[in-house]
Amino acid sequence: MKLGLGLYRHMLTAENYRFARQCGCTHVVAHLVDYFNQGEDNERENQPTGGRGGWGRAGDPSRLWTAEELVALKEQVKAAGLELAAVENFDPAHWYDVLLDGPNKEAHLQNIKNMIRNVGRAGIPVIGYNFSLAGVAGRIKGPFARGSAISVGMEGVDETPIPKGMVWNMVYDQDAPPGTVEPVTSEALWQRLKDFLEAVLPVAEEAGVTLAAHPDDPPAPGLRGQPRLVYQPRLYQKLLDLRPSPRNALEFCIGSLAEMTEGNLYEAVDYYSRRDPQGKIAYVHLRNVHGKVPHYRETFVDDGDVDMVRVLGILKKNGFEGVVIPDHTPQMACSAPWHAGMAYALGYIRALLTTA
Ligand SMILES: [Mn+2]
Repeated sequence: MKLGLGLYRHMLTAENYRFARQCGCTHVVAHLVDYFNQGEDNERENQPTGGRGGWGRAGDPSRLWTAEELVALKEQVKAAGLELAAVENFDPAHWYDVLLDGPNKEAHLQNIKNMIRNVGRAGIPVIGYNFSLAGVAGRIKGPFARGSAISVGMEGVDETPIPKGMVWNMVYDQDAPPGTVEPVTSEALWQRLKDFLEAVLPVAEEAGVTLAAHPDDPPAPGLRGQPRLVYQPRLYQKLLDLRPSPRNALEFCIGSLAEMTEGNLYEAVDYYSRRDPQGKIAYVHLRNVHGKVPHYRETFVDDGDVDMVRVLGILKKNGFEGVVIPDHTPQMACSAPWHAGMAYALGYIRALLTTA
């Protein structure tokens, strides 16, 4: 297994690459979406929460990721002695009508295809994505973790409808008319995911890029009046079965899986990481948590319900050789709350990787 660090867009700097190396990382996962862009409730505190107005504004709909900028990013990471393992998440500005089944769906599928080709040209092997209407929303923030460290959690399901012009917890159209996004059925949302996979997987196969699906975070059956897709471990299999392909794989989020109300986390880790017939994990998000949906708190990696020694032991037994990155961590009480939290998590994970 390889150790990596996920960096938000504004953190893709030489200094943070050195930080990753200093923590023992060999890989980086880069976020190209700026979740914090003009968000009212998000002062680049390195863990977007936002209120019902979402994280921030989506990017420029006409500015797709170019092969040149992706190559430049890969080269910067390489120059720092690291490998770029994946790009994580599409910008809602580029594919909102794929999620919403709106009038620009064909053009937005073309956007995704073009960016997959560009990622492939740059030699980046994986794109992580999350097919969700509400996105990572409905969470609360507070001094929930050990030593009153600021963390996030869930206290009941937020069913406030999503305003028009917003999807995936970001605003893509500030001038949208008043009103809310019409509720859809679970079947209709699964069909949208199927349409997406059928359209883009052939391109991913040709480009040599694996599409890695993050489960719903938080994994509630519904949120903000809309259904969610992967909110139990078994629903990952449903996603894989929609269109089987070596390029249809998982961004395997241990924290989100631990928050799910059905199944057994360790059995899920074993099932999806088994080489034959699965081997479906593109990379792993490692995070710990107390509780389950709809009442849970994110914790330090060594302090929740999940036995991390056991999780990493199963991955090792099954020959998983991909990248493991810490997911979110609680903010530590110092002048660099995010970095201290990550350094703590990385040191802990690195010790387990060398011994588990
Ligand atoms: Mn995650």
